[in-house]
Amino acid sequence: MNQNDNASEGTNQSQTVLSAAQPTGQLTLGNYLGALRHWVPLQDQYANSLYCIVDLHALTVRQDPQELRQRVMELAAIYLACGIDPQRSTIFIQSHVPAHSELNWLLSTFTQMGELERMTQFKEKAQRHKTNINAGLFSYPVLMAADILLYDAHKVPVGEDQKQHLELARDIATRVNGVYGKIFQVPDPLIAKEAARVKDLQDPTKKMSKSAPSELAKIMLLDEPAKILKKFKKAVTDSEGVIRYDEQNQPGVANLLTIFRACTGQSEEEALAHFSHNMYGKLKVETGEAVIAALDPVRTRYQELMDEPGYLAGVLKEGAVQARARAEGVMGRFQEALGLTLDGTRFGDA
Ligand code: AQP
Repeated sequence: MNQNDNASEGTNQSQTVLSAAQPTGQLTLGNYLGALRHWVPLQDQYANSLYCIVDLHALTVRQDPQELRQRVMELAAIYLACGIDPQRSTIFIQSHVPAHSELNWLLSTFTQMGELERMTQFKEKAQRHKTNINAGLFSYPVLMAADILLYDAHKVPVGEDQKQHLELARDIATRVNGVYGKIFQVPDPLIAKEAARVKDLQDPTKKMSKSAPSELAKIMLLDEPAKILKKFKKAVTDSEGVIRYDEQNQPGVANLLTIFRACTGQSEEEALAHFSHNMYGKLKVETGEAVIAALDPVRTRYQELMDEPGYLAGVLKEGAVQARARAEGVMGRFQEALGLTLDGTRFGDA
């Protein structure tokens, strides 16, 4: 992972790492390679890690309540199956910590419309969800800033698509600190050097997204091996007939090479040497096989965890208690600075 040049003070051993995913559907290989698999080693490298299931973000698209509940539990099981350890990390549901919503409002008063209008993800999603371009979709990055700033997070491991949102979170934090002194920790993104933007298998100029309408476009973490292989065999490439890493002119082949390398650990030179004099068929099949091998333990562990709903609920309940307690510090500081407290307290607070 890339450490941002602007590294915050303190050593890893005193720092907090935080990240999240939306329960908007099963996670994709992109979510896994770009984000989740990096969360696991960070648990050993940082003093505190928090992994959130951001159900409030999911509401920018209309959700069926029963399905949303189910997806939250599935995502919790995915986190654990990928290796997030509830003994070392706080795993919690965003809406179960009401301070996220309160901080979202407070931060929105420190965010300019023009800043939100520049967000490329909003522009892309507004194109996709033409019938429901709600204010929540527009102000999504403010809620994301609240998710991060609420816990004094130093590092935020994300895929490249979230970089612009992270920069906004940094700008908002810096702006507030400029007015009131140090209220927020200014967070640094941690963006993987490899596979930070896994591409759509049918249109490799776009990122792989869980909400892409075509099933062939995305590999889901829980896809059966035969399905994974089929999707890779049907992946869009080009008519050049040469395996080389040229993202501009051969985006499909470059994407397959990236996925192959991320799942096997091979360097670019090794992978190119491995496939030299081969046709695309071998690249597709071997990439599919490498993905199957990488995802196999996740799928097995996931099935075991889904048979233990009581355990999963217990993890999320404990996570919410811990997250609420942690959030109090930052909220208290900010409320006091803004003049929302009377004699250092708020009526009704315990
Ligand atoms: N294609 C990708 N390559 C690398 N990383 C990716 N991430 C997402 N897609 C890719 C990273 O996964 C983490 C969790 O993402 P999210 O659930 O918060 O939502 P998202 O970024 O909006 O991902 P999707 O799959 O595109 O969701 P939908 O379709 O619901 O909008 C983030 O760290 C993200 O960077």
